[in-house]
Amino acid sequence: MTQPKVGIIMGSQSDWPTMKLAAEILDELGIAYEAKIVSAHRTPDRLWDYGKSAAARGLQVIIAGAGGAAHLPGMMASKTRIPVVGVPVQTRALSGVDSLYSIVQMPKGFPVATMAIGNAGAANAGLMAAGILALQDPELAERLDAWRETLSASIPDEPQDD
Ligand code: RP5
Repeated sequence: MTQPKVGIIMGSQSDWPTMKLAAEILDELGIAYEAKIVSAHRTPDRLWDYGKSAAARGLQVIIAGAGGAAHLPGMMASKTRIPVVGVPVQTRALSGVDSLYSIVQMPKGFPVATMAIGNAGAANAGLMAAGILALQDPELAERLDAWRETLSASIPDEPQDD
């Protein structure tokens, strides 16, 4: 089995419909990853063990998504030096602004690279992880450049009527 380079973690099964958009980007770019449910509040020991072992297991980027009182990305950043990319999951009660504020306002010393709320943020987290890995992987860099060119080429010059 290929050693995962990216860990996708999320606070709940209910985050997966959002977080799988990060996984889909990694699939498209041929990046090995794992996906796990790790809750800051419901499974704190799992969070602790994951952060403690992440570097030794060869992970190079962690994408962490959570909603509401979204402490998972920040707590993971406090437990490992591996870059953590945070995804604020959209919530029903407060539309994900709660998640965003919970993730983005980290104290000096423990950064989380915070993405946009919801689906765009999850997909961009996959692309951010790819960009970090591509710095040391020329073949991945080529695939990422091609992915970006394809996206640009798909944007029409002019708007169309429906
Ligand atoms: C957070 O609480 C999770 O990340 C999720 O976004 C939110 C709601 O979780 P569930 O009640 O749906 O399991 O910890």
